[in-house]
Amino acid sequence: MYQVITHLRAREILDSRGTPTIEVDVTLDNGVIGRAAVPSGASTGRYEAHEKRDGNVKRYFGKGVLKAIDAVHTTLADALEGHNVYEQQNIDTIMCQLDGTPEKKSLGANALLAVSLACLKAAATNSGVPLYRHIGGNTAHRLPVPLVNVMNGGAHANNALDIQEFMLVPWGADTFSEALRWSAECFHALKSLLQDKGFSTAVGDEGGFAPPLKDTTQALDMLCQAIEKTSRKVGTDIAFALDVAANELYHNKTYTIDQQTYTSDALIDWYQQLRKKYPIVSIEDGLQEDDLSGWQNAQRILGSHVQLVGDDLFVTNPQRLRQGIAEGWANALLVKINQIGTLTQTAEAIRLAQDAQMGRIMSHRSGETEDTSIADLAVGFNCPQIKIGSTARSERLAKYNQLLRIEEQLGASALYDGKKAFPHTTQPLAKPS
Ligand code: 2PG
Ligand code: MG
Repeated sequence: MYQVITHLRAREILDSRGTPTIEVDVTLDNGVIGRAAVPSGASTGRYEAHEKRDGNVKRYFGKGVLKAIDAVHTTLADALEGHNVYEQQNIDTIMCQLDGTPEKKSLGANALLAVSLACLKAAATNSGVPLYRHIGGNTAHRLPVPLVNVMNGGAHANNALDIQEFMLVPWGADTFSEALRWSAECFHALKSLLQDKGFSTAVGDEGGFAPPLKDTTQALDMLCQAIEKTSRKVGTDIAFALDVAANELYHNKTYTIDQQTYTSDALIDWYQQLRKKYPIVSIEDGLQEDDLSGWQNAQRILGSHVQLVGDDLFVTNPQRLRQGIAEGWANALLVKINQIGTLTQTAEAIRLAQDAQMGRIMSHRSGETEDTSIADLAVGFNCPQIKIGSTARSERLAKYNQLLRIEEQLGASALYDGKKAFPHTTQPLAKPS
């Protein structure tokens, strides 16, 4: 396949927090355009690729992206205009070489990702196929199980909850659309429960509620009640996933959760107790990104019962993931395209994880845009799970709705794996004791 890139055009747009981000249009010589926008995190990992911001406090408090835009219009445009859009790997390699740093510090991972993804989308449009098919070919037919973030704490909310994300896992559903319906019904049930108790139903960055609850147990109890209110079975139909985002809770080699201080061993034991009480099937960033012996212990003690997901730990970086696989840090990879900055490196990380029989969860960022690509990437790259926030806020719904369209397109060949999407999780208790 051959079609030439004639023009790169970048612009500054706003993300779901009203913070600037970069959008790029890649135009081909036949007029076809691919457009991509880049998300942004709040609880970022130390090893993430560099997000280039202007630092000019007179504009958007220093968060403008005009320098990244300039990099697209000069260095990247010079190198890529005239290039075949179908050579994705080559395009990404050229961009990484031009940047010349492992963290993509000179041009910015936000600039690189916008171009990388816009090229991929332009190629798909040019071929007249949906993005997921362009990536995964005719065999791409698996709809991911959504991890639906309905309650927010940590860096994503202004309440006392320390755990960043409390997610519903509708793994007992037969189809993706049923899973989404169950989740949306629970979200509404949770809203009325919170209202009954006089709590705020304002939502946090990812659309989950951020009520003034006192601790983890109270939050999980409310989720159980919400599920029961919809007549679904806690555990069997809908289980729980947590994103602890432990980087944010780690100070002086100890973790503080719910006013208690834990060593990593004690924290692992706390997770064990919590898992016995509630049907928790996945724990993301349960330990801090450099607490590698903690991760290894967790993997040894919990790894055959529960999915242990590395987000800030792996930062979608193939090199870090290779080390993690060799040293047994975790059993699942969270995939965030802007943590690494190119589609080629993202694909490599997913492939490594798949070869190592690890779970793979495609993920949004807390700062998102209306770009729906990650829905297609999850299906195209065969990620059995996806996390895209709650069933509120249009920047999240845009991705869920895209998955509904993909499910419709796939028709009878659409596969929703449910519990099989969690090979590292043993069946949890049906009901909390
Ligand atoms: C996370 C993400 C997305 P952020 O920690 O997993 O939910 O948050 O984008 O703020 O890093
Ligand atoms: Mg995370």
